[in-house]
Amino acid sequence: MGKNIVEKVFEAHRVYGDTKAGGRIGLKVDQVYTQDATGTMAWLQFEAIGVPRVKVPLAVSYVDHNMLQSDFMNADDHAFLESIAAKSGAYFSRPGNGISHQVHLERFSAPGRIALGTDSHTPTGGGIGMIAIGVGGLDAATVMAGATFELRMPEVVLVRLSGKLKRPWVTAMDVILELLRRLTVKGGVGKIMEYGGPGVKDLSVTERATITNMGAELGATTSIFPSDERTLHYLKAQRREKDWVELHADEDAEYAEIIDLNLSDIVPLTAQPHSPDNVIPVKELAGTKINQACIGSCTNSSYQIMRQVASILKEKTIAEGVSLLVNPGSRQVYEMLARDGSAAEMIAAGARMLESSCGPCIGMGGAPGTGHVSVRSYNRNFQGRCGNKNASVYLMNPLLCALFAIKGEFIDPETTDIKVEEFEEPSSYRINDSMLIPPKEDTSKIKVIKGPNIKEVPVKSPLGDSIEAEVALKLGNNITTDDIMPAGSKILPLRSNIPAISEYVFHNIDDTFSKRARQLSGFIVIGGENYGQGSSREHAAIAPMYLGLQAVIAKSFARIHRSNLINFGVLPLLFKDESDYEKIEKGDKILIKGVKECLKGEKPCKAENLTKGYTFEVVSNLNEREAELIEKGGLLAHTKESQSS
Ligand code: MIC
Ligand code: SF4
Repeated sequence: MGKNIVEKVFEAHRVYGDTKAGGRIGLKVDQVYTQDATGTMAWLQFEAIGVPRVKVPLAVSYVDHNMLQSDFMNADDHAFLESIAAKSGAYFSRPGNGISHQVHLERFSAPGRIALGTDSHTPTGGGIGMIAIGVGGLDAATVMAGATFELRMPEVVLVRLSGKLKRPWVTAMDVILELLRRLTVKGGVGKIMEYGGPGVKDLSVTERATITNMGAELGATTSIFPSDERTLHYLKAQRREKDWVELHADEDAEYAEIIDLNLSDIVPLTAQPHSPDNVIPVKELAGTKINQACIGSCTNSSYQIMRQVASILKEKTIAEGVSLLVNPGSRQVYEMLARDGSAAEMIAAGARMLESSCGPCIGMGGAPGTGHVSVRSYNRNFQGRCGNKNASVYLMNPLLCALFAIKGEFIDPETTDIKVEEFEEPSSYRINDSMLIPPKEDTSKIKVIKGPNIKEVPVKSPLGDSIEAEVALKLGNNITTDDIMPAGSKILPLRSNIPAISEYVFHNIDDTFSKRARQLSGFIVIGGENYGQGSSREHAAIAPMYLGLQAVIAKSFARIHRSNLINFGVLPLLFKDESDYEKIEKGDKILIKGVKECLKGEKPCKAENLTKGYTFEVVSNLNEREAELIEKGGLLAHTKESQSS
């Protein structure tokens, strides 16, 4: 029987298990990378494990999120990350070098390899034919310390592309928005999206990377494209052709599902507030005024697309009342745009050029005003993520953002006579790795620097045999990790200090939550479907755990958040009968006896609603390894224990 691309890569990296969907598979990882907002925890955890030097072939510590330095905290974190990378044998990508995913794509990603990153958009590397998976910091830390990476084998779905994009106003962004429209933010949960079909060759590596980047919004474990002539072209242009291998699915490869997508049918789309799957054709909103446009991020920052943006803005001025912010994803692209004059065109049109970092995408500056409409070429528009709950964020391709910035409102792009230039894919990029500090051989004199805001990672006490706790919050479907642990310029600098950041748990949903939680002796949270979707931030597990979270009972969980809960000793439980979700209310006291029994996979265990006087069943679906982690109080406690024995 033929093999698909995922099976080929997994089999070449398999340590144990097999590629049968649902089973456990252990994989040898080639590359691990971290970013600063999740990286301080990851590196503190790596340090706590006690292995002196990373054991993976390549580790990179990026700084891209926490870039506003309004006090000492972010700068202290950068210094910590620089020093611990030097001490531990990792590359350090200095602030200003760009957003992890884009820089990694340019300088390190390679077809056929496996990478982990402490960020949900790590699958950007799938554009080059790499299996790139987003994980929590602790998973990354243990793998850097030599552990095998374990995954519940996802189903592999083929997205079969045919036709060609109707350029210029339809871009790769519209491909993924179309998939989000069809499949929703939970359509990819438990799945890997493998792209194939004759339409693949119409897409460059950077366009493919836009699609795999936003596969995270489908909830997919990762997404991957074949490695072909276009991949070779890109790698040659990055002077890395030695990293190229060809990678295709066999003709008779099998898939759990096949989705057909004709690129020629795709129209310019937008995701309306407040979810990336709330997608409609952009022309339906013609006439809607805008206040802000943001172009860039890790999703849409290729050199080609940025040049096209510049060609739209050329000799124009953005409309009155509109602010245009541009954050190119990497220094490579930024430098090339500066040298060829594109950046000058943007500035002349009125763009506010930001540094090469996440910026407004995560509310690190650039928050829109009250009631404002912001159009962004980014990947997430969860309510409040931009830094203002009372603003409306629409996601769309960068060319439309530039067009609407000039017009001051949404228009049907078919009706404009503004021209977009088409550019050939560059045959050589400007290579300047001077801001990537390579690993050091002699680390004996390097001192790890820790500012006063960097605190130890808390560890949970091992699990008892019963849980009696109050339901502190009952939530609906698709709760994001931004809902659980908000970001933004005020809260993000506290990522290295769990006691301080825990003040803000569920803050945008209930600003009294942290205070209430502290007064309870342990609590439970009730969730609907796809609980914990979105970002990989393990703070959404650690901080609630620190406040006393014992278990989350939900209809289903997003993959990374479920792993993060387990890694920090919190039980992710499922309602055996989903209708029990309706009966339970905030304030109810729940008793789960014989919890350890409940750790055994699909075996349900009884929970009692002491307040309402009825019983219901919950199930953990934990595998043996996960059950062991919960019992020990989490992965850190477990790893330390297995090292000392
Ligand atoms: C995001 O896009 O939500 C983030 C901010 O990059 C997160 C990581 C974080 O919260 O630090 C992600 O995607 O995992
Ligand atoms: Fe940064 Fe936004 Fe990309 Fe997350 S999605 S890595 S915040 S640019």
